[in-house]
Amino acid sequence: TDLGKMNVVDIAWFTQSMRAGRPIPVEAQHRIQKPSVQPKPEAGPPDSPWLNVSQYACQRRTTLNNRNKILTDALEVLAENYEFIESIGPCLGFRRAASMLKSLPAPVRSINDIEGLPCLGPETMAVIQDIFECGSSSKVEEVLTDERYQTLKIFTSVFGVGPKTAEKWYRRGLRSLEQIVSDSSIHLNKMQIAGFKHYEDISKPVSKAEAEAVRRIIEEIAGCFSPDVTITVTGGFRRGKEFGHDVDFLLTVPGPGKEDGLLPAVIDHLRSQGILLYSDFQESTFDLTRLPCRRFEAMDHFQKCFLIVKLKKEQVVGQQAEQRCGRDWKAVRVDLVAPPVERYAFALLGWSGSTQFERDLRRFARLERNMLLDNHALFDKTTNTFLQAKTEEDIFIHLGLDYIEPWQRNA
Ligand code: DCT
Ligand code: MG
Repeated sequence: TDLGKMNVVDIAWFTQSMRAGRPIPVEAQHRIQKPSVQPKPEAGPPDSPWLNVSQYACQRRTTLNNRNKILTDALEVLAENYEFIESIGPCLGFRRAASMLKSLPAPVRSINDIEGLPCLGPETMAVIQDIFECGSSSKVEEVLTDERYQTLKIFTSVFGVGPKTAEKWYRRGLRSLEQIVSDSSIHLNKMQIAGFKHYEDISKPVSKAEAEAVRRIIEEIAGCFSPDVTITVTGGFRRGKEFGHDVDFLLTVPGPGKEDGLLPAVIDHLRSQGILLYSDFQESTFDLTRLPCRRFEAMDHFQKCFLIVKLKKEQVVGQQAEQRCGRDWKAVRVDLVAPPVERYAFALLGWSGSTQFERDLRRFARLERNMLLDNHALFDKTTNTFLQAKTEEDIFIHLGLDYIEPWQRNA
C-alpha cells in the first residue's frame, strides 16, 4: 500500500536520463500507423491517430508496455512534487495525464498527435512541448535538482514516513537519513523505527520469485488456520509486474465470519517461526450500516496487517548463488487483508490497483452512473440499493463497463 511510500527512484539515474532527454527514436516514429481512413473533422483532430481515448482509466486498457515512458516519467516527477506540497489538484492533473499517455498503443511523435486527447491541460501540454523541442523539460529539470524535492523523496522512501513528516524534518533543516537517525530529539514511531532498521532491504524492489516464496509461506501458515482459506496475490504482482515495493495478498475463508481471527493467527505463526520482523495489525471495523464510504483515500475497514517478514534466500526459486552472499535472508514488506467472503469481489478489485485505475473507477461510478464504489460495496444512489457481486466481472457489468483484465489496469 501507499503507507510505506517505498517506490524508491534513484534520483541520480532519473536526473541523468532526463538530462539526456533521450529523443524519440526514429524507428519508433515510423511504427506509428496513421488510420487508413481519415477521420471526419468533427470526430477529432484530423492528425490524431488515437480517437475515442476515454478520460477514465477504467475505460482504457493499460498494459505494462508503456510506449511513452519519457513523457510519463517527466509528468510523474511534477505530480510527485505537487504531492509533496499537498497540492492535490495539480498533482492529480499530472497523474491523470501520465496515466492517459500510458494507455496509448504507440509513442507520441509530436504535439499534433495528442491534440484533442483527454486529460491534457495547458501545463501538461507545455511540458510535453518542451520535451519535443528541447529534449527535456526545464520545469522537470528544476524539480529534479531542487533540494527540497530530493530530500522529501529520500525521506518518504522510508516505510512509515509520509509527506507531512518528511516536510517537518526538512523544515528543521535535516537533509539526510543519517541526520534523522542521529538526531536524538526526533521521535520515531514504531513503523518508522522498523522502516529505518530494514531500510536497505525494503528499499530494494521485491521480485516475482520473492513474492511467490512469500505466498508459499503465507499459504502454509494460513492453511493451519483453515484448510478452506484462499490466498490471492493482489497489487502490482496481480497486474503482471516483475517487481514491486511490497507483496499484497487477500485472504478469505468461505462462510460468514469465518475469517475472524485469521490474521492474528498468521502473525503468531510467523512470530513463532522467527520470521516476523514487524507487524501492524488492524482489527476489522467493517460495518455494512456505515456504507458507502465517500472518500477515496480512506483505507478500507477490513481486518488487515502491514508486515515485514524475513525471507530466507534459499526459499526463493532461481536465486543465484552469488546473490546469496552475506546474509542468507532479506526483509520484505507484506500486506495481508482478510475481508468477509461476501465482500471479496470488491476487496479484490480495490486492492488490485493501480491506484490511478481505482481512482477513475470510483470517479466514473460517481459521475457517469450516480453510484458509489469502494473496497466494500457498490451503491446505486438512483435506486438507493447495494448491488451484489461475486466476481470482479459482476462489478464491471453493474457499472456498464467492458471488463478490463488485471494486466490491463496498469494505469
Ligand atoms: N490502493 C488503494 N488505495 C490506496 C492505496 C492502495 O486502492 N490509498 C490499492 C491500489 C493498489 C493496491 O491497493 C496495493 O497498493 P500498493 O502496494 O501501494 O500498490 P502496487 O500497485 O502494488 O505497487 P507496488 O508494485 O509498488 O507494490
Ligand atoms: Mg504492492
